[in-house]
Amino acid sequence: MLRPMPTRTQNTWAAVCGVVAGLLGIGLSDLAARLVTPAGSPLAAVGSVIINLLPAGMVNFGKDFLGHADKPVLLVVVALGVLALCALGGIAELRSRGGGPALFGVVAAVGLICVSVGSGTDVKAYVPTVVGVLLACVLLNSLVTRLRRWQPARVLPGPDAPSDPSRRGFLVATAVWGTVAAAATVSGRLLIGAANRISDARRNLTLPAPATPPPPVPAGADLRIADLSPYLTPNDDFYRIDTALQVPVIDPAAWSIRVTGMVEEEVSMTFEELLAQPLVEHVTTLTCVSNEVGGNLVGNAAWLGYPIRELLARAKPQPGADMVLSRSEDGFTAGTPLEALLDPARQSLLAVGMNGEPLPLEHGFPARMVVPGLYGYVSATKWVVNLKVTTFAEDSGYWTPLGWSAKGPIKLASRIDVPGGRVDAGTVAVAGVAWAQHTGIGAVEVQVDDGPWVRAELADTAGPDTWRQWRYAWDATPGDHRLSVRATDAKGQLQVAAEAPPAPDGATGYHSVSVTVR
Ligand SMILES: Nc1nc2c(c(=O)[nH]1)N[C@H]1C(S)=C(S)[C@@H](COP(=O)(O)O)O[C@H]1N2
Ligand SMILES: [Mo]
Repeated sequence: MLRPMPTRTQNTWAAVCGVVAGLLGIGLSDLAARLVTPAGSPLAAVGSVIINLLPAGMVNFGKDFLGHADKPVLLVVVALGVLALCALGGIAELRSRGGGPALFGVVAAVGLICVSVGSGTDVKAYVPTVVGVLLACVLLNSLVTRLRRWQPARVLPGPDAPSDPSRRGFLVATAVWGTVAAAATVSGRLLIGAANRISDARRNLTLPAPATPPPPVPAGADLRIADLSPYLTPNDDFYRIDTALQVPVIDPAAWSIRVTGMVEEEVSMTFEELLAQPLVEHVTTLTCVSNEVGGNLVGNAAWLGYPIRELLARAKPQPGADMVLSRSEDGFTAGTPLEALLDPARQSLLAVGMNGEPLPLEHGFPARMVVPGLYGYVSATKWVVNLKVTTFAEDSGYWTPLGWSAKGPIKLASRIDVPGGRVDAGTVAVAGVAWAQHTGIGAVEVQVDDGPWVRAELADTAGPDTWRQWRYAWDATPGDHRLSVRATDAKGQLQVAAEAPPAPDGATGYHSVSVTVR
C-alpha cells in the first residue's frame, strides 16, 4: 500500500522528533563523555576540529569579537547544525523507515572522525558518540511510530478532535522526551564545562620548586631495555585504581585540607598556603594490594609535596591516637598508622606534583597522600580533604570492613618484564623490576627451568622507597623454557614463595614466564 505524502504538519512534527532525538543524543554523549573521558565528547571534538581548520585570522576575529564566549558560541553553532540535520533525519524517517538512522549515522560518523583526530587509538573515546547515536535512533523510531499513529491529516471527519488519544500520546511523548533531552544536554554541558575549567586551571598552574633540591635520580637507575618498565613511570601510563565512578573535579582555589579528631588544635590549609610551604620531592613506588603476582598495578613517580608530619605537628596529635583516617572529597577513606606519618625517616607526603607536573585529575588533583611502604588502600588517598587523627579501635578505612586487612605494609615482590613469548637462541636479556618499599632491594635471582637460582645485576635506585630494575644475561638454548624470579630485601629477607591471592593483605609467590627459544 502506498503511503500518502506526508502533509506539512506531519513533516514539521517529524522534524521536531528528529530534533528531540538529536538533542538526546548530544546530551547523552556528553554525559557519557564525563564518565568515560572528556575527549570523547563528539560536540567538543567537532568544535576543536573546526577551530583547527579555520584560518587563524578568523579564530582571532572570533576571540576579538566574542572574547571568552567564542568557544560556547562555536559549540552552540555546531549543535544547531547537528540539530538541523537531525530535523531532516526525522523527516526522512517519516518518509521511510531507516531514513532517520541513516542520516543520524552520517552525523555520528563525522563526530567519530573528529574524536579520532583528538584521541587517536583510545577506543574508549568512541563510546560516548556510539551511545548517543544508538539511543537517539531508538527515540526517533519510537516518536515517529507515534506520529504515524496520529496521522493528523487523515483524521475524518473534520479537524482532529483534541481528545484523539493517538494525538495526545504523540504530543505527551514528544514533550516528555524533549524535556529529558534538554535536561541531559544542559547537565552534560555543565559537567563537561566544569571538568574542562579545572583541567585548564591545572594546566595553568606552576608548582614551586622543592625547598631543597632533591638528589638527582642516578642515571644508572634506568637500564633502558626495550619493554622493561621505565624507572619513572610516565603519568599517562601510571596505573589508576579508585572507587570514583567519575573523577572528582576540584577547584584548587576552593580546596582546603583540615586536620581534625584527637588533636590539640584543628588545622586547615588552603591550596595556596600549601604551595607556600617548603616542599619536598621524593621518589616513591606506589603499589595496589590487588596486584597479582606479575601484575602491573604498581608505578614509580617523583612526588612533590609537603611532609604530612609537618602538617600533623601543627595540629599536635593527642596521646592514645594511633591512626589517621584520611578522607577524599568523594568519600573514600584510608586508615594509616600515625607512626608512619610522623616518622621523620619516612617521606609521607601531602603531594601536589607527580613527575614534575601538577597531579593529573585522575591521580588526585589538587592533592593526595603518598606514604612509602604502604599499599595504596591504606595510605594513598587521592583528592584528600580531611585527616582525622583517631585510633584503629575507633575507625576503619573504606576497604577494611570489606575484608581487607586494616594494616597494609607492601610485600616484597619481583616481576619479569622481558622477554615474553618467543626469542632467538643466544644471549637474551631477561629483565624486570623488584620492590620492597622503605626497606629496599638487596638481591634479585633468576631461575631457568629447574636450574639453580643465579644472581641478576641490579640497577641503581633513588632510594629504598622505589622499585629497582634488574637484568640477567641468559644464554638461551632452543626449546620451551620457564623463567622465574625472586628477590631478597636489603635486610636479607627472602621473598615468600608460597602462592597467596591478593586478599586480604597482598599476593605472594614467585613470578614466572614461559619462553619459546628458536
Ligand atoms: N579517593 C580515593 N583515593 C584512593 C583510592 C580510591 O578509591 N579513592 N584508591 C586507593 C588505592 S586502592 C590505590 S592502589 C591508589 C592508586 O593510586 P593511583 O590511581 O594514583 O595509581 O589510590 C588510593 N587512593
Ligand atoms: Mo589499591
